[in-house]
Amino acid sequence: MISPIRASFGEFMSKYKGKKVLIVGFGISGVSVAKYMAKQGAKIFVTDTKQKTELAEAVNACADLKIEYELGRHNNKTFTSVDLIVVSPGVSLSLKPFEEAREAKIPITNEIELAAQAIKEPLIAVTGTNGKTTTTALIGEMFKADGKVAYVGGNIGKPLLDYVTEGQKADVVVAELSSFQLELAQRLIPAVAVFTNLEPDHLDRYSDFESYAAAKKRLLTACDRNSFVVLNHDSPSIKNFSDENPGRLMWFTRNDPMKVGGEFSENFVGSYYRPAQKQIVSKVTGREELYDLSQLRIFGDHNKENLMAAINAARAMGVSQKAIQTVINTFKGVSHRLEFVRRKDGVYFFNDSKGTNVMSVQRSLSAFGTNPIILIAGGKDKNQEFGPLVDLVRTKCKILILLGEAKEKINRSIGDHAETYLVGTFEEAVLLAYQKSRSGDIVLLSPGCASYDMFRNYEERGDYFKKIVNQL
Ligand code: UMA
Repeated sequence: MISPIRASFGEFMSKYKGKKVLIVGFGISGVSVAKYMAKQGAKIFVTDTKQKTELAEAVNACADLKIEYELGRHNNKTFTSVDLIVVSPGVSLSLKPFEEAREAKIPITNEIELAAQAIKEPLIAVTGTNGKTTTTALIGEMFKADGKVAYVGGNIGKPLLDYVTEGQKADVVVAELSSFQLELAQRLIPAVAVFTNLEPDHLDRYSDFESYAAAKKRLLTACDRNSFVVLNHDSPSIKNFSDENPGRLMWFTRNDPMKVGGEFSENFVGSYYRPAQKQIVSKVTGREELYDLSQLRIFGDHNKENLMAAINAARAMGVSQKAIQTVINTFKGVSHRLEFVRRKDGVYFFNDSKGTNVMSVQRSLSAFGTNPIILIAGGKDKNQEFGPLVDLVRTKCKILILLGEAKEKINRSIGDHAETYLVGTFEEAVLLAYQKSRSGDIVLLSPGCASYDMFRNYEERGDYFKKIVNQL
């Protein structure tokens, strides 16, 4: 335990004491930074394009801290009159004020970097386009089932820096990291880096797929030779990461690696899926281990991938085989990810609000068998192409209900391949889906878009969906 004398000494020694720190964006990440910097004795400034009334929750959470606010705008001058800038993940680094800050040589960092510098425990970092949240949660559960304390945070919705500020003590920190959070990664060295897959996303923020991939790749560059690097052999862009792998490589694949041949088969380290036996075969420890999936509650092939990635990470870090099998048998999935809501009049309702890109909708549609699907999609477009959904919509969807800013664009791409309705409100979408459904149908909310045109975030969207469905 840290004594008060030691703590005040620590504060005195803090490199941020008395420094002017500007926090850009005052969402949950910004609040976490403010609390951390207050403990460090920094002078805190916050700028956010929202007005104070819209930021009430954040402002109230920091009511007892001394903060100078600049709200409703970002003033260029503010960015050049501080010692350090800490930027929130949702704020693009291409904003003009950052340009001026860079010219003025003001250091720019983010919450994840601050946390990475302070965290002493092994860090398991999970990134990729889809499957991050489930994989992160699975790894955390595996440690817990093994009697260890795991802090699970990052993009999953719990700031990593809170772990430091709150003085928590875990055996391991498991972090879901988005491309936004990795853009400024410099001193983060993961014990394990997991890459689930890589497909186009966030093209409203990045100029092209390569820039998005480059941000993700910063996690690979951050690894050292002791880091375990877990790669998806079935994801072409991720597979290529192995050429530059600086650490100890581990694969996961849905195909039998022995059929690939060559060095890959001979030296296979990692896990693969045997569908006929409902098994995952894992060769992480030098010997073959079998995991039985007959009681697995999360469905879809993509979840086998998430599971294999988690097994590799957990086993590399010494989690017991027994604990992993317990999690396989009991894990119910994460909220807003193909989450079963209820069965009403024989119709199954699923909340997949976290399905915020096209590939994620593809995975979700593929996870279902032959039951006709009524798909509710749309929201804020991220400059994506919806064309890749055509085949699945044609073969699996009975009805498409489209909403939000992107509804016309989606309709132009896939509207001809199922009976399609464009609606004005979210309630209308859910009620129409119910009205059009028959026993045996699946009503699936899998928007393929961000939620910000109608909701604060995907959680609020998913919770609202569940509320309406539960009231039917
Ligand atoms: N803002 C500005 N100027 C701008 C843009 C935004 O001031 O130019 C302000 C907004 O007005 C708002 C604040 O920034 O008040 C929001 O900050 P934020 O968008 O960084 O959101 P946080 O609440 O801090 O949450 C962030 C992550 N959000 C994003 O990456 C968009 C959360 O991931 C994450 O859980 C949280 O930090 C803790 O780490 C969410 C997300 O949508 C779930 N992530 C994306 C995804 O999964 O696809 C990457």
